[in-house]
Amino acid sequence: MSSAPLSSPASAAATALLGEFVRAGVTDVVLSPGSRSQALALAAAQFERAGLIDLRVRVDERSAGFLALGLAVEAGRPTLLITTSGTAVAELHPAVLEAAHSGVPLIVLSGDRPDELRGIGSNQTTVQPGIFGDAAESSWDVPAPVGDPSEEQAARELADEVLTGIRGVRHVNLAFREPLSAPQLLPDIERGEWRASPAALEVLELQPRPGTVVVAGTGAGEAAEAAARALGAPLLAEVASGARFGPNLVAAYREVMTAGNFGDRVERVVVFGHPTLSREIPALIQRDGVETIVVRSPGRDDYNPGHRVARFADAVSVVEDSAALEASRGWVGRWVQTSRAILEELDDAAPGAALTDDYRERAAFALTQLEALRAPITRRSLALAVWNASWPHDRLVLGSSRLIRELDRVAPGKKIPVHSNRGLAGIDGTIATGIGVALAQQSGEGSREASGITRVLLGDLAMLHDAGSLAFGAGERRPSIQLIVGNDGGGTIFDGLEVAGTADAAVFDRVMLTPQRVDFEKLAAAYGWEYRRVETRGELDPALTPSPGQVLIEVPLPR
Ligand SMILES: Cc1ncc(C[n+]2csc(CCOP(=O)(O)OP(=O)(O)O)c2C)c(N)n1
Ligand SMILES: [Mg+2]
Repeated sequence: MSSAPLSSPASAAATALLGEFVRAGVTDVVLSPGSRSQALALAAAQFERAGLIDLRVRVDERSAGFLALGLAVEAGRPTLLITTSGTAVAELHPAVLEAAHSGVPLIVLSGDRPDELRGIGSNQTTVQPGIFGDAAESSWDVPAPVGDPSEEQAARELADEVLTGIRGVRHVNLAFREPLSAPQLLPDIERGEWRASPAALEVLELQPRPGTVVVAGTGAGEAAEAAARALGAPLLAEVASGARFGPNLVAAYREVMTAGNFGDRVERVVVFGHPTLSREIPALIQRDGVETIVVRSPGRDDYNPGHRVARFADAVSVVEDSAALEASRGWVGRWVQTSRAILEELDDAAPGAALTDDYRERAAFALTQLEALRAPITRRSLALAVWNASWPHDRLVLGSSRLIRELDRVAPGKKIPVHSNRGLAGIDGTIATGIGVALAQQSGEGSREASGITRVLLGDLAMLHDAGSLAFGAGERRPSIQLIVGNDGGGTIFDGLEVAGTADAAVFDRVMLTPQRVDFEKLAAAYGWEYRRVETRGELDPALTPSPGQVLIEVPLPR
C-alpha cells in the first residue's frame, strides 16, 4: 500500500466548500460513492462525525437524487448531492427534472476529471458541464484546485454564490487532480440557520366578488385556503395541494363543476400551485369569459393552459370588503353544500342505524357492518383509509397511480401535509422521496412531527420501479414509514384511456398494463422491511396504525 499524501488541494477545496454550505445552514447531504468525488465524500463524512451535517449514503444515485428531493421538500431548504463522474451524474437526472419542474432546491456537486483528461477517452469521463440542460437554473464548471492559497476562499465564495436566490437545481461540476484526497482538518465553524434569500414580490390586490373560484394544485399550501376564505370563493383543492381543508373546500369539485353546471358560472379563477389531476380545471381556464390569475410557483414553467392566463403574480392580497364578501356567501355556499351532498352519497356507511331502538334494525346494521369488515378492499376504500389514518403531524406522500386520482375525488377536508412528485408525475423515485420526507419530518427530536409517521401510497409498478430505494446506508437512522402498495398486477391507470377500448386486449396488456408477479413479501424481507398483507376492509385500519420501523403493506386490488 502506498503512503497517504500529506496534503491534497482537492481535499482542501472540498472541505472549504462544504464548510461554507454548512455555515450557511445547509445540513442535509446525500452522497453516492466514487473515486473522483472522494475529497467531497471524505469531507462530508468528517462533517457528519462532527455533528455538523446529516449524511445519507446511497449506492444508486437515482435513489440519492429522490431522497435529496424528499428531504428538501420537507425541510424547506436545499439538500446537497455528491456524485462521482460519468453515468453517476446522469442517474440524478430524473430527480433533477422533477426538482426543476416543482421548484425544489437541490445542489449537485459532481466530481470530474481536469481539462487535460477530458475528451481523450479517459476512463469514466463524459461531458458533464451542462449535462442537465435547462433543468439546472445555474451551472458552474470549476477547474481543478492546484494548491494556491486563494483557493479555499474561492471555494467559500462559490458556495455563497450557489446558494444566492436558489429556487431549483444548481449544478457545480468540480474537477479534481491527483492526489484526489488527503487527511484534512475541518474548519472551525458552526451549523448555521438556513435563510432563503427573499424574492422580489409582485403582490396583486384582488377584490372579492361572486363568480370567483380558487384552484389549489400540488404545492399550493395554506395560502390558497386563506385566499379562498378572504375572497369568499369556493376552494377547488387537489388532494396534494396542502390546502384541502377549511369551510370553503369543494372536495367533489369535478362533479360540482360538471354535473351541477356550476363551472359555467365561473368568471374568475385564482390558481395556486400546480394543478395536474383533473381535465376539468384546464378546461375551465380555457373557457371564454373566464379570467385567470396564476400565483407563481417555484417550478420552472408558469401554469398557463392554452396560454389563457391573464395575470401572473408572486402573491395575492385581498381587499377587505365585507359587503362584497356578504354578496359571495350564497355563491360559495352552493358549491360547498353540493360537494358535501355528493360526498355523502358516495359514502356507503349507513349512519344512525346503530343508535336506533329497533332491535331488528340494529341487528341488520350489525350484519352490514360485519359484511363491510369482510368486504374486499377497493381503490376508494384503500385511499380513504390512508387519508383517514393520517393526522397533521403525519406526512402523506402520493405516487402517480390510479390511487391519487381516486383519493382526489373523495378525500374530505383535512389539514394534512401531503407531497406528491407532480412536477413531472413520474412513477420513479416514489420510495426514496417518501423516505426523504420521513427523515426530515422525524429529525427534530421531541417535536410533534418526530412522533408522526410518513405514509406513502403507491401502485405496484411505482413500487417496483424504485425497489432499490428500500436500502439504507449502514448505521443510518431509519424513519417510521409505511409503504402502502395497491397491487393490481400492473399499470391499470391505462385502463381508463381510450386505447384500452380500441387496442387488441392481449397487445394492450403486454405493452401498456405490463403485468408483474413479483413476490412483495420476499422483496420486503430482502431489504429488511416488515411486511403486512391486507385483504379485507376490517384488516386495513389496524394495519395502518402507526408503529416504529419500516413497513411494506401490500393490498391486493382487482384490476
Ligand atoms: C418514470 C415513468 N415512466 C412511465 C410513466 C408512465 N406511467 C404513468 S402511470 C404508470 C403505471 C403505474 O402503475 P402502478 O404504479 O401500478 O399504478 P396503478 O395505476 O396501477 O394504480 C406508468 C407506467 C411515468 N409516469 N413515469
Ligand atoms: Mg398497478
